[in-house]
Amino acid sequence: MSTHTVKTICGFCHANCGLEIGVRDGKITSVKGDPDHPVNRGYVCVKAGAIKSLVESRNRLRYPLRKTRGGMRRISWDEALDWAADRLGQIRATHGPESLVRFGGAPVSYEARDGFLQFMGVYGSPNLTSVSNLCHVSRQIAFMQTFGGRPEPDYEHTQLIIYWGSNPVASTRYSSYASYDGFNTIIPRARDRNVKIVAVDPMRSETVALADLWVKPRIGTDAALGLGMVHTIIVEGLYDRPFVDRWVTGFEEIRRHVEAMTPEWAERITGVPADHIRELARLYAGTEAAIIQDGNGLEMHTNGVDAARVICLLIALTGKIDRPGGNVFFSIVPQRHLPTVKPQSAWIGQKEFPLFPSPTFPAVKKSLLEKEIGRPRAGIVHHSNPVLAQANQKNTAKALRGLDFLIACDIFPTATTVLADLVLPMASDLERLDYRAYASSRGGFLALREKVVEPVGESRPVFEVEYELAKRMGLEAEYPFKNTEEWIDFAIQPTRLTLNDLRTNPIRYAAPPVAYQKYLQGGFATPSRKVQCVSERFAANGYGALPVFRAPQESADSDPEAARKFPYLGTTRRPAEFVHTRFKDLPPLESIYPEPRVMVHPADAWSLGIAQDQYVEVSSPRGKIRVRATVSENIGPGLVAIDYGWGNPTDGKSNLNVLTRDDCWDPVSGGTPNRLFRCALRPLKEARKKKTA
Ligand SMILES: Nc1nc2c(c(=O)[nH]1)N[C@H]1C(S)=C(S)[C@@H](COP(=O)(O)OP(=O)(O)OC[C@H]3O[C@@H](n4cnc5c(=O)[nH]c(N)nc54)[C@H](O)[C@@H]3O)O[C@H]1N2
Ligand SMILES: Nc1nc2c(c(=O)[nH]1)N[C@H]1C(S)=C(S)[C@@H](COP(=O)(O)OP(=O)(O)OC[C@H]3O[C@@H](n4cnc5c(=O)[nH]c(N)nc54)[C@H](O)[C@@H]3O)O[C@H]1N2
Ligand code: SF4
Ligand SMILES: [Mo]
Repeated sequence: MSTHTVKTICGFCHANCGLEIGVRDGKITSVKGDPDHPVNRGYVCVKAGAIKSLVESRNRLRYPLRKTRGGMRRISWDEALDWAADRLGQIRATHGPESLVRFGGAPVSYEARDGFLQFMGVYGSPNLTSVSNLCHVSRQIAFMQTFGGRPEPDYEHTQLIIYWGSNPVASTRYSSYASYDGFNTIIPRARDRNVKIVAVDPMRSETVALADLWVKPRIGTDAALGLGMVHTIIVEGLYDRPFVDRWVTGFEEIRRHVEAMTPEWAERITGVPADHIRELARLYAGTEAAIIQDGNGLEMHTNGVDAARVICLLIALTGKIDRPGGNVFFSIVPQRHLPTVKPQSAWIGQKEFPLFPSPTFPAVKKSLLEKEIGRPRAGIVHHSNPVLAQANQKNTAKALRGLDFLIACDIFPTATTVLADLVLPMASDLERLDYRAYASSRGGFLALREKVVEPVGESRPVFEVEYELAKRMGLEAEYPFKNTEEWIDFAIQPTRLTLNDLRTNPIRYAAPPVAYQKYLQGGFATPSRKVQCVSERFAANGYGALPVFRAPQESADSDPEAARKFPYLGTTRRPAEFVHTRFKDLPPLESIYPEPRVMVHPADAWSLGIAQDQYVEVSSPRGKIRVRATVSENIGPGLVAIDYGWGNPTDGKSNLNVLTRDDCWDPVSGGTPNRLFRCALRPLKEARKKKTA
């Protein structure tokens, strides 16, 4: 039998590395990094080792499943689609099209991003919710408001990198793919050029371990740290005066706003010595080419949007925007957006969260839990696991149970699919086509995710499924594509490339190399054409025109009783071996990292009587979980970090989001404080001293 190699891209995480997959008799025989792919140049991470077992896992969903009194029953695709069309048709007729919600996940692939979008369009619902209240959207709102775009770090020309709440060494999230010689060599290449690396992080992360300088604020206090730096930059005259005079609105207002926010004020809040805050401000302002790479560590806090706005202030006042070696707007590969509906009516939560670009999850959840008039009645979960991903698992499950009809599309059984009326088995990344657009300083390019093997069982690609569903409901006339092939041609049409072009050459440049200071022609893409740190839009919607520090809900003085009962601050951690809630049971990864852990400082472990590797019960007012202890100085006293992502039926372990709170959130984004909650720890007797991770 002949072996052949297929070039494709990985779908485990957003890096979307190029792969070369060996195939024999329809089975994967080898997985290697593609040396020609600009993002990874042959590198692959530990997760790629699980690709074969992802396709072949016994736990995969293989057939449509329908919930019955006696449990889940296998049904045919015809029955599944007829039933779904019937139920969704009835619900639309009775409650209106807005009563359908799509629950989306992290857009690790474009199929994940776009699946069921078009269906929502023809059905007539604007209610596309997702996990974006916890992910990048808080930062995106801040950058879009301030600069009118989302800049990327210009790694190749910088002299200083500040990783702020980001841990790319483990997350591989160096930026939105702004690399052309392998993202994994960004730090080594920077070192060769004597670039200084700073990490702002309350924990000793994998990235902190490589940094020259570690700035260690108390968790959730970044806005204060940054405002203390802004104060220094203004008082010491370190800002870029010509840039500010010409391009930044409201400088005098900014100056007055931060007048009292001295480094000493910031020290009291953050615990970072005032002199260190001044030095960091001087270092950043004084380095001609310097990047701040913001990360997800700013999010899942109740002050996340304002913390990101403060970072925008730092970039703006020092003029390090769209300049070589700063935060730069790369050219973007043009794509055609799906013609979803222009909503006639407001989406859920639009009034309470007017600056959020879609229905934020807490608003959808509240609507369901409080049985609001006009609440959602039907849901389609695609490529997401909201029951594990959103705060307070018990309440999230209760909210989803409040739907009249829930469809879950996944490749494995999950804590969410078990609640569904109908489970649809999907083809996994290597069992279908997909594509991806990347940004880089050498130009934006497209890459094809070629199908490598046939879908397992009766699993199918999403675009075929949604078209079939629309057809059964008589909604197919407005569909611009019937299947994945047509979807790709439709979406990349502005590049004048086609799927066939990508098939002849799977990596195609389709946007020019970076050009700097584009604002010199026509300004920034904001209403004033200038950098808008002072925001009329925020002010008009009841938020501050300038960002402020608001203490986390969990600060001891706000609720002394809770602080006594739950004396530790809990936060969240994502092991490099996994992405979110996925694939914990795949043998190659499970053998390396078999279960979730809580990281505890040695002094706390000693006072609590917790030994290395011992099982611990962690509790919060919402519930309790069981995890194994890692005693480590990588975390400070009083704070414990619990691994996120377990809790599916296929792993049978604890979900950290049992503990997190869903009764408070960032006022702009609805981001719940999954990174900061009160908890208590108790060692469990059965101390099995098995050596694991
Ligand atoms: N406590 C805590 N909570 C968090 C986080 C945290 O760090 N800590 N992180 C937050 C962040 S940043 C994010 S982005 C979210 C992530 O939240 P989600 O995106 O909801 O989480 P995933 O685990 O990525 O869920 C993806 C689901 O898609 C399925 N899947 C995989 N491949 C395919 C496919 O090809 N087709 C289909 N249809 N399904 C597929 C997986 O089996 C899985 O069930 O979690 C958030 N929640
Ligand atoms: N292996 C793996 N890779 C992933 C993912 C995964 O689940 N696993 N998820 C993907 C997704 S969807 C995302 S959004 C990205 C995120 O990738 P990044 O943006 O790199 O964010 P994180 O990896 O969550 O790292 C956040 C860092 O912020 C720190 N932090 C926590 N709270 C605070 C705070 O209050 N202030 C500051 N300054 N720092 C704080 C944490 O200690 C941590 O080191 O990763 C992506 N890549
Ligand atoms: S999981 Fe690993 S190999 Fe796959 S895209 Fe992410 S970094 Fe690349
Ligand atoms: Mo995310």
